[in-house]
Amino acid sequence: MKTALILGITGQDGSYLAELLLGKGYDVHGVIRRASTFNTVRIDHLYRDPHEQDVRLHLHYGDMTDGSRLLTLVESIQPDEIYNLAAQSHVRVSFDEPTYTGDVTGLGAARVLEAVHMSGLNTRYYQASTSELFGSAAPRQNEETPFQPQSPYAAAKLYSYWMTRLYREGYGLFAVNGILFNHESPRRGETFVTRKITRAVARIKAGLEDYVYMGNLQAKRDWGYAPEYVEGMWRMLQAEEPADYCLATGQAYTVQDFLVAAFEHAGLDWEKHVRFDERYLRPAEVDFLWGDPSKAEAKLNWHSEVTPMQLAAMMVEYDTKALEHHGAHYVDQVPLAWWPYRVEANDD
Ligand code: NAP
Ligand code: G4F
Repeated sequence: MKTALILGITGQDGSYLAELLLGKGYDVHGVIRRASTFNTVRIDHLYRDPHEQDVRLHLHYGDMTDGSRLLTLVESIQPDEIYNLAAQSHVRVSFDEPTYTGDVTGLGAARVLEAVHMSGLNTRYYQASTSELFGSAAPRQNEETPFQPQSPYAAAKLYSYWMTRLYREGYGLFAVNGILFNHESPRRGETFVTRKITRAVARIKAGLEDYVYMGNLQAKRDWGYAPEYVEGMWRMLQAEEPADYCLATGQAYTVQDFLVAAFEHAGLDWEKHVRFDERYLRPAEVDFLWGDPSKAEAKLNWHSEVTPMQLAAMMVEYDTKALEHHGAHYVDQVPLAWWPYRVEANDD
């Protein structure tokens, strides 16, 4: 049985990755932040009382700003694999909190890499790098495209990208960067644009709200489905040699395209309900991200299945059902059809 440590297990990707690894028989350790309210809603369905037998999900308090705690965790858990998904991950917020973002999203990765290096373990390390690194570089972007970051978030991720390469090339660590284009799901944070739209559609349809206020509708993104992308992360750490890979659908749409699809799926006229608010504009925008996943397809046999337009429909369906449950949160149980790799994974 392998042991994995997930930093950022309470996030969108962390929760799907925990499901995937538990399904593959891993012992999974996750780091959560101490908060005055519960912040484990995305993984509560995986949690079992530690007094039960054969519990394979273990949660530990920790923070990416606390290097000594990270070293203690690495040395005591001795993981075969570490997935560093922890970050202040919101681009707009990074303009308000640039140094905090640099600390958590940039230096945080260096703290984990140094902990692995100091421990002397043969732990494999996955760094959640991002298509935001490409910034204003012309599409389509792939592993060879030069980075032109356009936000404090992207600058922090640029640092963690290079630290990952440095520990690979300098110290021989099995450390990889997954350069992932936007990926979404019913578990996406509520202030990212796709989820903001699909929640608004559900609430407008239910008569709870009349309008949603949006920023730049002309930005283009390559939106994929998060469960498929966590499978790609795992594949990167199973490869014979460490290398960096882009994961993307290869299809790009404007924010407006996604918005129209979501409203139409609910039978609503978007023009009656969408208003502009400049507060959602960014000091610098990333206009066009459109990924080329050829390397991951060829070397990892990874392929995306769910298209951006299918995602819009799926997320509207979920948010509509969530409201029907009187607004109470419930975690989506991913339909098997959306888990193209699951059967194969259980056969491993
Ligand atoms: P997310 O939902 O925002 O989750 C971020 C995770 O990091 C949460 O578990 C959060 O904990 C944790 N975290 C934040 N600050 C922390 C700190 N100081 N110490 C410890 N943990 C901390 O992000 P996601 O969408 O799952 O993305 C996962 C990773 O991939 C992130 O690094 C993101 O930047 C990167 N990425 C995402 C995308 C995408 O489209 N989703 C694309 C490319 C790269 P709380 O729950 O307590 O806040
Ligand atoms: O959904 P977004 O906030 O995601 P963004 O900025 O692309 O970043 C996400 O993807 C990155 C990968 O490329 C990740 F690294 C990062 O952690 C995060 O997950 O915004 C998408 C686009 C932007 O161009 C934004 O200006 O939507 C535009 N937008 C228009 N109106 C809006 C809004 N974005 C948000 N969040 N809210 C709006 O009202």
